[in-house]
Amino acid sequence: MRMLNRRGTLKLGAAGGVALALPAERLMAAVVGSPPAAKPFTRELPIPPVLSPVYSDRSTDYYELSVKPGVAEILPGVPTEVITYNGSFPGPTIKAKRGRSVKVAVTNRLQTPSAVHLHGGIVPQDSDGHPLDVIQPGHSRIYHYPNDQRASTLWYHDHAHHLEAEQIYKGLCGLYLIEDPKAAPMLPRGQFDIPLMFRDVALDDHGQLLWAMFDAQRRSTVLVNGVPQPVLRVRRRKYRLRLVNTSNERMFSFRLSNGGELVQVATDGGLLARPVRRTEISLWPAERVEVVVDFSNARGGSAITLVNAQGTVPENTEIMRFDVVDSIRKDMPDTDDSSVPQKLSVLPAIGAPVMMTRKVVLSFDFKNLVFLINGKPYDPYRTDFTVKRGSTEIWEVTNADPDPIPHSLHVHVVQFRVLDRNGRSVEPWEAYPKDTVSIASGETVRLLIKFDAPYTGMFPFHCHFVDHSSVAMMAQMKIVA
Ligand SMILES: [Cu+2]
Repeated sequence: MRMLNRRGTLKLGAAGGVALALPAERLMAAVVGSPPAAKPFTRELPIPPVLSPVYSDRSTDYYELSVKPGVAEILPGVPTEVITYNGSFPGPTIKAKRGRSVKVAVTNRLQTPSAVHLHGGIVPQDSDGHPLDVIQPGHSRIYHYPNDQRASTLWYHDHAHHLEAEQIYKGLCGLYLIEDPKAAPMLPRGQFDIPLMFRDVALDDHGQLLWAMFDAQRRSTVLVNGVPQPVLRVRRRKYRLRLVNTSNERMFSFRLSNGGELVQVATDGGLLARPVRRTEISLWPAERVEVVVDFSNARGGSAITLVNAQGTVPENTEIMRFDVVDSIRKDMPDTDDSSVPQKLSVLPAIGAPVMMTRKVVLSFDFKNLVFLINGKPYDPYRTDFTVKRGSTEIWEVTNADPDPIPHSLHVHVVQFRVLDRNGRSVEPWEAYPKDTVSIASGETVRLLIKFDAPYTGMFPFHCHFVDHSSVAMMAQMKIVA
């Protein structure tokens, strides 16, 4: 049972007690807010700007990002203080091409350290954004992303030690799309390929962000690409929607209000082998799912709401609306040369013999109010696992906490296969290729991981409920040659 019930909500209060361990100032800020009401479905869905390279040569596109304070218009006419990449909330989208490298010069104009992690990226250790490998205030560094991996919907976000939960919450995330003209080119493209970044916020009565750790209950307003309950005007044809959950802790179960199909074509690491027809899609923090939705049978002038079945109030239940625009000929759908092929891609095999099976246990220490992996809080100087580059391993990952404390596991620099959950094989749509897996209370999932990246060095793995990872639910592996 993934949804919170009344009993579960009460139990969660125990984990909420962690806030007691935090500085008093943070709790002072946690005044219950009643933000100015925004009328639902009146604002057009914003699309994050696509960043242009400052320079390109034969092999590489060069970009610049500035990490700095900014102002977002989350509620209409209300300036909200946030932190941003290049002043954009969420950050600008980087469109990379498979096989062509990207270098990003990042300047930190905050008063705090920042590290940039490309989530799902297969990148060298010195570009992975290790929690201690930060950019100090006033300094710059260059991250190198080879893009020698499948086309996929990745995202970049802050990863500074102990700070990532707060800094991601306040705005430090953006999309990073690896594109490949050979990857199912018949899927809807261009203006019919829409990114949807979902996250929740708590706003005070001046429309400012309220920040406190473990404050999931009060983060009751869901934003899509930075605004609550937007509208996307759609034509009567197929759309590709890239669903990305950048929330600190919120889990979604998406449905269409007309019961329509969400045809899943991709997961974290890119295209599935075959499309999967679904009517409800759960998406935990950091997971990505790409779907094709066909509006050709909808009536012009009709409206279809994207609903979160786990919502509690309209602001986190009626997430956004698709307003169907009339075709030029009312009796005919728009012309649409896109299609969803029955064979989307050939998935790379993980065929090597398994060299090692490891256990990863996720738990909360109720006495010391800290999250643990294998009984230990994160120590960025400790090597938890030593992994041979090129080897294949099975990781058995258990959420040892009582219901309803959810966890997940994100492993840097790999795309893995989820073999089974509590001994039962998972559905193809969540099997492979994945970089983040959901693990509800009491569950054990087994991951088949091939460490086939050409890089060595220290890479983290952690829960991607970032309020947990910021309070020590992180560990690290040293990949050796
Ligand atoms: Cu967790």
